[in-house]
Amino acid sequence: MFETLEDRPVDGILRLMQEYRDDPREVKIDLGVGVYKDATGLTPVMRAVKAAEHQLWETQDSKVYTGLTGDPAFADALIGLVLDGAVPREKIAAAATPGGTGAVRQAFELIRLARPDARVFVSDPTWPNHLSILSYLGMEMIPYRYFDEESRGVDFDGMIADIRKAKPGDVVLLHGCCHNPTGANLNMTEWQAVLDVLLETGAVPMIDIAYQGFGDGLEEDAAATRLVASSVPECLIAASCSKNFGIYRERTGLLMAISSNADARKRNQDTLAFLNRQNFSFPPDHGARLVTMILNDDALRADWMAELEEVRTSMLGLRQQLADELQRLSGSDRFGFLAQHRGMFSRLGTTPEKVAEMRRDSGIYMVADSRMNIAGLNAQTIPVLARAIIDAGI
Ligand code: PLP
Ligand code: TYF
Repeated sequence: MFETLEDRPVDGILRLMQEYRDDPREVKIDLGVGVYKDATGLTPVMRAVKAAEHQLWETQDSKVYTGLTGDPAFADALIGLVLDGAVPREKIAAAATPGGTGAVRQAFELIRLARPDARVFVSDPTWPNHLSILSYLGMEMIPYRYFDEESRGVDFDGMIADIRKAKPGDVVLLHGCCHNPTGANLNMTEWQAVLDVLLETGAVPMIDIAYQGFGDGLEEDAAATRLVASSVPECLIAASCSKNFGIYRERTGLLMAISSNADARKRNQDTLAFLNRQNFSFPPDHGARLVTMILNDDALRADWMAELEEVRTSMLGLRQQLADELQRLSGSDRFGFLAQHRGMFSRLGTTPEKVAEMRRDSGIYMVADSRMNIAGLNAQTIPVLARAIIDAGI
């Protein structure tokens, strides 16, 4: 029967990972998949995660099922981290999911169940998995302008004009911080204007927050999510712990549904449980439990925050060094945007041909849309990348 299956395009980011591994050259630079790497190229297990795992190994006496929406203590802890009391807890339905991707998937399914004809407004560009999952679910998506190719910042006027076209029953998908793939973000004044449009149109915001703590700091990175979630009647938030806890493979995420009243919250909570049951029953627990232990223990939390802050500032340092080196080589400020961008990624803003040229000539692997993982750089490779960018005539 399976001969009827069609060929499926592989995810370009994951294909790039394999191509990098297969490249026999000694000097090569991996700026592909979005995982944090330290100066030696390793993605370490964070200290607080190790400590919590150790404690868990010693104290956990059962691995019996949790609940369909996971352990409520995890929901409480992550809601605290993301929203910090900005929204009353009794208005929030929540379900643990396999990673942030699982939260995104369940959010789309919740929207489709509620409104089969909902249109989802997505930034152009956005994380390719948003588009792929929406398309798989047969949901309509409407791109809104986001990246200004000239300044490499946000095309704010274009964005506002486009999301104004949303109607009640539509959803506007926003990146809470550290936009993937561009690295270009709204400031708080601009977020306020986006919120005004959401209130005017009656469209429901859905916020994907996968990099809290990677941009301007844990609180700063959540500020926009808190502003929006506390000001609209309904809002979906898909949060991932993959990056900020470094627990990628543990598949740890949470979907939050801010509901307009207690009845709606109950329906949302029951529907989230229903959706989890249809798709996988119980969500993974190991990563969620570690996150809960870390967030609820003063010492573990402080150590996690300190290490996350090192990760964040090291990426900021790399950004600045790259921007400085490019300024030196080009004699111009046209790469200053690299220091303004936030999070793991920056979109260089060049053609797939030039991306291929840098890969062929200098062993530099970035995604074809010219997205670079800044954490893939170090003091030795920054000059190599800067030289390649100038030699490619970018
Ligand atoms: N959303 C965005 C924008 C992402 O970049 C990612 C990937 O890191 C995710 C969600 C979810 O990742 P994960 O499923 O690994 O938690
Ligand atoms: O954009 C990235 O690189 C990360 C990791 O199917 C990722 O978000 C990439 C592809 C994918 C899932 C996660």
